[in-house]
Amino acid sequence: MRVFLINPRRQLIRMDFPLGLLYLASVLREDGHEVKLMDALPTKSADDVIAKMKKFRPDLVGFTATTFEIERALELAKGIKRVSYVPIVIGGVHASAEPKSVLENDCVDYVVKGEGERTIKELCESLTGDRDISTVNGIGYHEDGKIAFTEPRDLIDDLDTLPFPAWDLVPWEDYLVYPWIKVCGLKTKPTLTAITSRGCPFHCTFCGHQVVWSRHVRRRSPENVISELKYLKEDMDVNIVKFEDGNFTLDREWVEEFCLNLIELGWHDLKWGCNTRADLIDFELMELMKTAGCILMEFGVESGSESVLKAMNKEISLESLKNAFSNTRKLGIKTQASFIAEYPGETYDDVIATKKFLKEINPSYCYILAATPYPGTAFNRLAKEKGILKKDIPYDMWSSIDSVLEETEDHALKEAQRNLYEENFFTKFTIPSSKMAIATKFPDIFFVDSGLLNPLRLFRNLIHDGTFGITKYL
Ligand code: B12
Ligand code: SF4
Repeated sequence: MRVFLINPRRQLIRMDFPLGLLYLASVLREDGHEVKLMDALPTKSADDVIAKMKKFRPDLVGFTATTFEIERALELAKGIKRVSYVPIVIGGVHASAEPKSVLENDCVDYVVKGEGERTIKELCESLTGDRDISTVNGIGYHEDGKIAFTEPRDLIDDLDTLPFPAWDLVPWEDYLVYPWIKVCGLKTKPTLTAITSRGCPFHCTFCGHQVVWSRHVRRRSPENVISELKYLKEDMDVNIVKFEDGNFTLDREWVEEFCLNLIELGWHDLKWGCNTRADLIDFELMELMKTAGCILMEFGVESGSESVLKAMNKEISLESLKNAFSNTRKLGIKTQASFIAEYPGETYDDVIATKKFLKEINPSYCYILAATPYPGTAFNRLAKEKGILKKDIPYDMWSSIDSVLEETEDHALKEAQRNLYEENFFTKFTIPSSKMAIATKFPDIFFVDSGLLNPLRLFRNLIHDGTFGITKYL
């Protein structure tokens, strides 16, 4: 079969590769299918997508989409259906959380819930007539004018059985867009992402991690991850990789083994970053990670107020966060702190505490996002129960830049929240809230690698890392 995979991108300039589609492409190719991937930048119209699709003549079109991207995916799918009968499937975090509402659109033939590798293979078997659709677990489809769902799909237990993402399919020209860097004739290597585990056992109310991956943690072997790194380094010419696992250091023994193996290999030109929780790492582990090439750690700080953290069910103390940041500083590891502002119940004092805490931990970079109750999360259920969701906000606006929650009437609180964004926007390149006029007028700019907005910061990074790549996380 010929499968056309589309990434309905909403940002013009950003290096967020569609890792999910790249995994799907790999498993499909293993089964002998031909795959093409299109990065549908916001500048590409439905006609552009159709033109590309027609050239390829696919037997199946697949879209990925987060909540913020779903409207664009549907708009493109509608365009395709106007000129073709090709079956369309949508997967990814939004379709996994709201499969029914996605399927209610006539342009969508199938939705895939959760991990897609096994499901898309079986869906292809069904489309070629080798399998009955009702035996393909993990999908939703139309049957006799009704929406039907099959049994849930079992999780993939042995992640080592998955092939590496099909990086060779990435349309690089759409990603490495640092126009003025190119103009200056400078070269930069890409920062690619990788995943070493799936699943997170924690219950943070706002997080959509478990929507696709569940709470059951599965982990690739250190050898398997290292051979992917070797492929990225040697075949893709990459020198920085960001591990996007929910908690990279959840299993200490695993991290130790991974780091010791890397150290033994002595790849001094390969650096990496990861996300983790402050309570899952100590000085010794950090030191080992640094020796193994770790240059960036991202921590979900969320708030500087214990009571807000409690409301978010984050189960973390400010003390452990402080320790983690102080340890990284001692070791010279860069840090990124992510914060969530305007969580329901946040008070003026909480915002002031967050402001103070941010100064105290002094991360290298930080971003503050508006609390957004994404579908499938506990926060979503809470927001609906409390009736605090603004009415008729299209999913297009669910970017965590604009707030989708009813605004507080408390002016002092509003002002404090605004100050928190603004102060840190100018010093740390925080993604600002809707209150900053510029953000609402030019939303794309705020998904631009913010390093672009500050050549000096970018220059400093170039000196520090020898690459522009990592700046995608600024
Ligand atoms: C890395 C990451 C980023 C990176 C890069 C994003 C990228 N596209 O690579 C950056 C920092 C840029 C980013 C930005 C944002 N992110 Co983000 N991000 C992630 C993270 C941590 C990992 C994504 C990833 O690489 N997954 C690995 C791949 C393999 O998984 P996958 O894409 O889900 O694909 C699998 C299945 O979903 C399925 N599948 C996917 N597509 C398809 C298509 C078909 C046809 C089929 C059959 C199956 C299928 O099969 C795949 C393989 O099993 C996730 C959390 C998570 N654990 O998923 C959040 C997450 C996706 N991000 C989230 C959000 C909210 C955002 C932002 C809006 C705000 C923010 N937090 O900064 C922006 C805008 C993103 C956007 N494009 O819309 C939310 C999305 C919630 C939602 N319902 O939309 C998540 C779930 C985190 C959370 N807090 O809940 N993000
Ligand atoms: S925020 Fe992090 S720790 Fe909390 S559930 Fe999500 S991935 Fe797990």
